[in-house]
Amino acid sequence: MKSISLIQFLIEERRAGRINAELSLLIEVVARACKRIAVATNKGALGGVLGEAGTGNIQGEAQKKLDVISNEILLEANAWGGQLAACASEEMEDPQPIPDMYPKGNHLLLFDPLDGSSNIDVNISVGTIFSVLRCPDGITEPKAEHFLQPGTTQLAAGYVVYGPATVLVLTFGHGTHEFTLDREVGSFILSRRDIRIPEETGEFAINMSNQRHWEAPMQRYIGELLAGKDGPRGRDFNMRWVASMVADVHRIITRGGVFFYPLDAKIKSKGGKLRLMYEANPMAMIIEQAGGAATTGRQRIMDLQPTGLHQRVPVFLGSKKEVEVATHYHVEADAAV
Ligand code: AFP
Repeated sequence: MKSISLIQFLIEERRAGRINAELSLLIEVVARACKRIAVATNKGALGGVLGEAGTGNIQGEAQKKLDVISNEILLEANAWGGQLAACASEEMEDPQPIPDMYPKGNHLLLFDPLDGSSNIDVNISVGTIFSVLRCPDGITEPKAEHFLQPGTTQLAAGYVVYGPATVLVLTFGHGTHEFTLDREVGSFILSRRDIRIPEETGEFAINMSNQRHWEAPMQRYIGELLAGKDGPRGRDFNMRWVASMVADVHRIITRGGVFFYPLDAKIKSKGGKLRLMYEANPMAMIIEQAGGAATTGRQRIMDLQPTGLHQRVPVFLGSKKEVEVATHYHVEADAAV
């Protein structure tokens, strides 16, 4: 079979009228930056990239060296090409403007530069997640409020997993596609077009250590999965939890499954664990475009009107039927109150 590179794929998307030249360049630049992050990640201890950076991010979390390095690589790569009006990163409080010496474009880029950072030092897959929005008309110096657009308005979303292979998963709203990095050649090559997630699954992903803090409908739902063949679901379920959302989502994209980071008593005041703009919205678009579903347990993630750049939300995503069952339990419990 003739291999199709990411560049060829982007040209085809342009010819089909699904993206414009600026968006195509933007994705090329992000992919190139992610190749540099992959190189840094792969060097491990030899590259001096492991361990704490000694700083904290906007969320008050300790930053790893690779969090800071990845953020800088993405900012630097995206500053000068003329495809962006501004960037926003999970690692920075405010949006990053494009320096005055460079031309500005019509797009806004949001990213979580290194997701799953607790896994860096133990050599488990980590990743980058990104989302692309249109800069509102007439705005030349975008502020945080200009990024606060619902997930349904995303022009593109993607993630890169730095695992045994480096893999890019991308959507422009016309299906979800996977590209694998050919390290010798230095190109991302299309490895799966139009990925479909099976609607049903026997595999779930959740951090079970939070069980006692969950809300009643979540306790009920997971309790039924754990009861297996003898319980109301009448079948056994298997569980996986990598603690890198990119890796957990990539497994779901590959063989189906569901992923939950529900609300619990410890994180209720924050609204959830995962960030709407950097994690939940892009992953929701990727999953929906592959035939899956993504909700907060109560409503579709991509319909949420964001209220803050660093807003957190509960996340239920993956195989459609299972997301629907868990969401139904929450909606039903709310209606009964
Ligand atoms: P970071 O943003 O600090 O890298 O955290 C990763 C993450 O947001 C997501 O990738 C995981 O699914 C989740 O945290 C893991 O959370 P637990 O530590 O509670 O298992």
